[in-house]
Amino acid sequence: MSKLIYTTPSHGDWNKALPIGNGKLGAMIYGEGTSEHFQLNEDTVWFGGRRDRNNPDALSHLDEIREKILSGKIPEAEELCKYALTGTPQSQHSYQSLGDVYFDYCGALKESEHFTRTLDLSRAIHTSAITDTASKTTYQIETFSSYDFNCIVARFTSSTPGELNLAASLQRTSFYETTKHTDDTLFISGNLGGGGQDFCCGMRFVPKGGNLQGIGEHLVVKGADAVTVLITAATDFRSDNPQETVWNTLDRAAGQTFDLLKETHIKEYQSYFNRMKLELAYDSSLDELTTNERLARIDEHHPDNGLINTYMDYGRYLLISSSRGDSLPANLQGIWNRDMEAPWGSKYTININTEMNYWPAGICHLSDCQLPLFEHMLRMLENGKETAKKMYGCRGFVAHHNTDLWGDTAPQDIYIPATFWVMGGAWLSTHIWNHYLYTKDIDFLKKMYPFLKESVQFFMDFLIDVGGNLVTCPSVSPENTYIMPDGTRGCLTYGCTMDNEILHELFDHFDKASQVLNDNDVDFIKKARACAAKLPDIQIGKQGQIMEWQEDYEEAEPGHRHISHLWGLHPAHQITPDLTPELCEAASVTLKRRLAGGGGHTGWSRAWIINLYARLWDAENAYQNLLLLFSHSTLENLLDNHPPFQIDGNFGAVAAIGEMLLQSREDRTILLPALPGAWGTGSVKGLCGMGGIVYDLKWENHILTETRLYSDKGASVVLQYKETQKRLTLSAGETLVVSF
Ligand code: FUC
Repeated sequence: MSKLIYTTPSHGDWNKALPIGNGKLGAMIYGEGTSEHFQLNEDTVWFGGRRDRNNPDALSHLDEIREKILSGKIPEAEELCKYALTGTPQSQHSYQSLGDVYFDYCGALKESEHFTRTLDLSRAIHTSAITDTASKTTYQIETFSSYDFNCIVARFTSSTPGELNLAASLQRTSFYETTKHTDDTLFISGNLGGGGQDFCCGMRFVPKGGNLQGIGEHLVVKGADAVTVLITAATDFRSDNPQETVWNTLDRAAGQTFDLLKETHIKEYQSYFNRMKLELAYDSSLDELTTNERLARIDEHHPDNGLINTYMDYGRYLLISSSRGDSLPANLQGIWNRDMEAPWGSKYTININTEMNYWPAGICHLSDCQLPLFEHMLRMLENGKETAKKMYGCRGFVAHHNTDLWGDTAPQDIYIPATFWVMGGAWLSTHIWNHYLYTKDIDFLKKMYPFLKESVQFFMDFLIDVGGNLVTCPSVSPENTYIMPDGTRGCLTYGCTMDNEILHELFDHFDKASQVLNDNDVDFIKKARACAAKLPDIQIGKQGQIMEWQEDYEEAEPGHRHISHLWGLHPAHQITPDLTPELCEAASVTLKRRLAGGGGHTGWSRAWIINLYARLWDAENAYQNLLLLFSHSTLENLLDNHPPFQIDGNFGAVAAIGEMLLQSREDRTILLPALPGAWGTGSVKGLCGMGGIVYDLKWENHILTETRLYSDKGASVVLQYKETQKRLTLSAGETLVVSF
């Protein structure tokens, strides 16, 4: 069932409220029944403005830091990094809540019954309904966030004509200066703080019948049949005049009927949502339960594949709702953040979280939802060239482990386990070639190629020779600590395994892209190849595990949430069961050790573990960890719980469900590689693989019974199911039915 259903109000608990969004404009709908509350977000509402935070003393201390690291004086190196490499000032700014709208029925609805609230994922519409016990009048609210009209649209109706009374106010806890109204429209506006951006948020009532007035901070309508409420917002990030933009946007939407707004919205949204569908067979009597009842119930002994189908739909819904068209990319909370100072600033953390947000894009047939990320990377490019030059005296582009609205690339703060890490931009760069593999969009590759090349250029200048290998220094393995044989604890080091894995991938992608685009910069390409040839390989340590650092150190926290050294297993395909079985064995030891140490305790960490097991073709461990994600790290509204709410776990888990059914690599695509016992029968329509091939699969009693492939542009693929491989070629627009 493509719906989240509840019969109790959220009672002011954000973790029970339900999200809607059009990429830019979002709301959490509390579903309070006798009143209503929307908490609003607009993606460019951030505190402060653009800054140059590059530490001016970095370059003059770089050699000394490197010497200290290479001679094992780690505490001294870490102390010096705190002074010389930390961003000045420390910390990028926070994404903020836009504000809140509170609705009430002007005293009606004291005693009520039959309350329901539903988020229909197939139409992206939230509906709540409640009946007044005395009058038996039913009040209904239908709400959605329209992309075409950039408005949140809420339609309030009552079953008794002329009985609808509605009052609403727009509020913001800080950083706003004025509230103004006309007869039908209320505005709040001001500066978002730190001398940064101006914003405006507006709400208009379009009633059918009744009397409407603006009074103080409220819009009030009495005796209406229905009211359409329109809400929009703007900042000067996109608009020269936010107030004028808001007014014009409201005028444009108010000129349409509600039915037309709704129809346009459904059509636009479904152009994304209808591309894919997972249908695991399940016990349909469970559909009588509410979503929270199903979440509380699901475990090994109470399977509920129906909930997994819904969770998959929800993940796709969340990506479409937080990242589409000209929106910003999805941040740590997608677009849904209730705070003025959000957890980790609700920024873009690029040592896994932002990248994880986009893991489902390719496989779930939503590659275009990743375009906002690439636009943001271009926003980072000039900043990252500045950071490379000022901090490290290098050419090319670098970004550390966080970025913000303005594409900041300097180190975030003084937190040693995370901040002195030069690989954030490089990891993002690997998304470019992967997006190209899924879409075969050559214009996209041309547009992003300079980014890829600048990224490679940075490492050609930055890497240093240690024992014949080229390695990063300083660096950290996000965000872990090691113990040296003499008991010294450290984070900073050189040539962490994850860095090497990312760099192998980056140089390989660059090489392939340079060939596709016929780059005739022969000298650069030759030097890049020479550099790639000197990158260290993945090593196996004394416990039989994948080594996290160049030395086989003990880990201070064996259950650490980051499993960075398995980057080569997932997201990359450097470790695969068929081609590198020993490394797979070692990866499996690493995972066991992490889990035995309490790993997977954050939502995103658990989601990564599911992906890692899927890539090991270990179906049962992937499934068990998915169940643990539900029981330990999923809120009642099915959002991921770090804790607190962080959206990466939703996206990571949805990608993992896809990976259990289909794994696409440059050399082959593998069908049903990690199908657990509990998913014996089912089908999936519209999963995507490399080459832009779309797959429809059906299976019964664990046997693949139908395989259908479609390609828009034409493609070749080696298809593997169990031990059988088939080489196939599809011409543009062709559908092939394959049997195994
Ligand atoms: C990384 C993680 C944390 C959290 C933060 C936003 O630093 O280690 O768990 O997800 O990002």
